[in-house]
Amino acid sequence: MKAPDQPDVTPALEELYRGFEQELLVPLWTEIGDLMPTHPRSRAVPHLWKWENLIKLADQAGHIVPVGRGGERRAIALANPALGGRPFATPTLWAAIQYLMPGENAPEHRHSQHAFRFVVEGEGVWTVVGGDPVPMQRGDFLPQAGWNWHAHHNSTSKPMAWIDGLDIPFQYATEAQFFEYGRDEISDAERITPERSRSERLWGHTGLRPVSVKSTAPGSPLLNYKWAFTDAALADQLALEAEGYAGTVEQGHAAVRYTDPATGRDVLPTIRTEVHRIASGVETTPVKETGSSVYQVFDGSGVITVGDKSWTVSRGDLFVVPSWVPFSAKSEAGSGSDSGALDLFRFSDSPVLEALHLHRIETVK
Ligand code: 1HN
Repeated sequence: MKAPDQPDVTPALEELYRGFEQELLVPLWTEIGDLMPTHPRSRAVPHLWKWENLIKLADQAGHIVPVGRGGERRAIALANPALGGRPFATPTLWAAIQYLMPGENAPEHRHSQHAFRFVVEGEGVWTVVGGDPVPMQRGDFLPQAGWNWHAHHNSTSKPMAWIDGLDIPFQYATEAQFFEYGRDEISDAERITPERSRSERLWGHTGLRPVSVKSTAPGSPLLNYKWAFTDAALADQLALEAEGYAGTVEQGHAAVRYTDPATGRDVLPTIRTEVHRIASGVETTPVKETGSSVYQVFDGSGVITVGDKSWTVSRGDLFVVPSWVPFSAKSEAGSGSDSGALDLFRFSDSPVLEALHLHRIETVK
């Protein structure tokens, strides 16, 4: 768009602009609308990925592409259609389906990128973090703060899938990434699947921190947040609401945030993770927020509206909410055996925006 007080195009003006180009200079007056919009205009677009399509392709990959040193993980990333084909779900967040065949090992490594796993179906894989084997089951949330050694192993006779969230695009943009290979094989002692990891035995007791243990590394020392606790917390919020007490976000909308038991803060320095339960028939108030989110439907079905897009969603489906685009969810009892509630797992870059005082949130009237 041409600014109002611009000079006519003359040979002198053209020469000036050629001079800018040759010296690699760009005047602000031609760019200001794009550089300083009146509110965020995300490059990313709202988009939905259906779980049934992802799992089918992941299984195909499981039969054709081995997992091992070099490629490291059979992780298949969501590529936002407006981000140039890069494996970026949003400008800051990576989201992928990871698939491990029976008996397979994903080799040990570590990276500066902060990560987590969330399990929407299946069980039997465990992830070894710093020598601590952590079993994974449906509904479990496993944070994996940057620079911790980790490997995965599937000890069962069935393939298993989960989602990985990482701050890869954020660290890519800030050029702060480090990566290192670990051992090719984990030890026999790490191949046993305990019912609970050492981290859960130390840190997994509500409101109780071990006196002798310091937690100085960034990110949560608790390596698995089991679904039973999440589910009970959400059920209690809705039950309390029904009894006339406060605790929900809004009528029929319960939510919990995963926090670091040592600090009460977000589990990862760059990624916020939450589970929202929307009671049957309830529609949430549309909200717009700076920063971006990725959601996965954990259970139930409903209709999601993000900006001018609207989708019917069910278990496992993933979608993105770009910065400052209004989001709302409506729970609709599906044909399955679910309770009618819609459970949504959400991750976002909110800790980064909050730390930099860039976080804004508004309800949309
Ligand atoms: C990674 O290490 C995992 O450990 C998952 O499961 C996804 C994407 C890019 C780079 C490293 C994992 C990843 C990753």
